[in-house]
Amino acid sequence: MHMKTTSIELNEQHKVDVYSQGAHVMSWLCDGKEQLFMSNAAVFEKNKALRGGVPIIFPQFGGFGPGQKHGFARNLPWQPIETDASNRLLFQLADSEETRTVWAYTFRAEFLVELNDKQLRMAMTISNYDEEAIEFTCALHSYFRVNNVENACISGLQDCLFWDNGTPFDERYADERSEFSLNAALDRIYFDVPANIALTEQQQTRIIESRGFNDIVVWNPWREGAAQLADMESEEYRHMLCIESAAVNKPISLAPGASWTGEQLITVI
Ligand code: TA6
Repeated sequence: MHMKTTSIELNEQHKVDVYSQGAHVMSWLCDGKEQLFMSNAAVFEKNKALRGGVPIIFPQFGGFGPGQKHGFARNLPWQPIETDASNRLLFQLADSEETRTVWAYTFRAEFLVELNDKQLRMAMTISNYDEEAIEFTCALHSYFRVNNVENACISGLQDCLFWDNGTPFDERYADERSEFSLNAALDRIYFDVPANIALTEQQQTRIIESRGFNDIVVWNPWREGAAQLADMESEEYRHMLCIESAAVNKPISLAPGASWTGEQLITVI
């Protein structure tokens, strides 16, 4: 079953496409160049998140909780909401019988996508409509398109403490490198990161700014990991790098009536 795709098109060179299942940003063209990775093997089916683009992770990041891995928001249809600006799209997801069976709270999630010449802005807002406080972890799980991951350089995480997936969660190390590239699989959460980090490859730098999120996840499964994923070709690992703005270490707590917004802004320079 195919879901609806909505687009913002400033012109032929600047465009973003959003899939209504998951309010999932699928593609972003900036200066005619695709900025996001989408696997050739991505599956466009009900209840299945796409392998690429920007999955919205809510109300649980990874296995950090009793619910399904990475939560349900990326698997459900979101409702488009009218906006008064031609460069903005807005989507909404409210609790339903389906969500309440796995997460017993009344909430509303909104996702705003704003496209400017050199920038994509994505903002997720969670509002607590319940009588009880709610707590969740979440992320904007962006898959960046790169020519060759081994040449893509990340900077801005120097001295941040990190945790490597697969090790005890209280085991933390500091990264002393001012910049680094990957040459093997990495699945790592950096904590209390600066607002801006940079991804540079060849002549292009993408500034990744997080607002409201304290953590950054860096993930690439490499060839062997990708081979385990049914919806990714094993050689595609070369062309992707996930840099995710996330709230994992300190879950977000919202009193009844309260709201929280987390944003990721990507600027091409
Ligand atoms: O954000 C990194 C991560 O949590 C990895 O551990 C890896 O499993 C990835 O997300 C993708 O998860 P998915 O459920 O989409 O296969």
